[in-house]
Amino acid sequence: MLDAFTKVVAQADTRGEYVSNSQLDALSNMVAEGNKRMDVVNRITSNASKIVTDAARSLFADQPQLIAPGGNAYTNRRMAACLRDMEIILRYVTYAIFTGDANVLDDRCLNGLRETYVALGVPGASVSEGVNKMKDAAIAIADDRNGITQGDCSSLMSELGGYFDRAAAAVS
Ligand code: PEB
Repeated sequence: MLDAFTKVVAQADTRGEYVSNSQLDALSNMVAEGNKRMDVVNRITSNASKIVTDAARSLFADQPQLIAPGGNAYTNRRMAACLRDMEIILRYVTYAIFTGDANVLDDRCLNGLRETYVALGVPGASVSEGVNKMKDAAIAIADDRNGITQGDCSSLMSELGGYFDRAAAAVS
């Protein structure tokens, strides 16, 4: 599992070089801005069940065939599996924004997920739509200006959005 720091070390090591100044600058900026990152993790984590259930409700409202008899999320067992999958994906996105690197999300969650869904008959495009809905909700919560020190969070929010996009693209 790589984070932003070990990724830089791994890359430098394969070239047999020291960590470069530009890499140091980027990591130094990440440390300086670290509290924002922790706040994002904290806000998403403490609102996780709302993010998941709201996204699922909205997905099933848009695509009612999923929960109609014969639909992939029909029966409580499959509904539970669906909510659980969305929660797993959200959890790995929080790990990625925490470590500042997509490696943990890729290796432990997304790798092989499309193939798993194809084998199970789970509609990947619908999962992808659910992930997009979680993205919008998570960004709204993470970027909420109320009750927090004001600052520029634009690059952090686009990094966060990128992890959701990565998950959505991996299954669609
Ligand atoms: C991935 N999902 C399912 C299974 C697995 C995963 C491995 C099969 C085993 C099981 O049922 O538990 N597991 C999941 C994941 C990781 C992992 C992400 C990452 C580490 O280990 N069905 C829908 C919706 C969608 C959905 C579109 C948004 O109609 C999901 C939710 N996933 C869904 C469903 C099943 C499933 C399994 C319904 C059960 C399918 C079935 O048994 O027929």
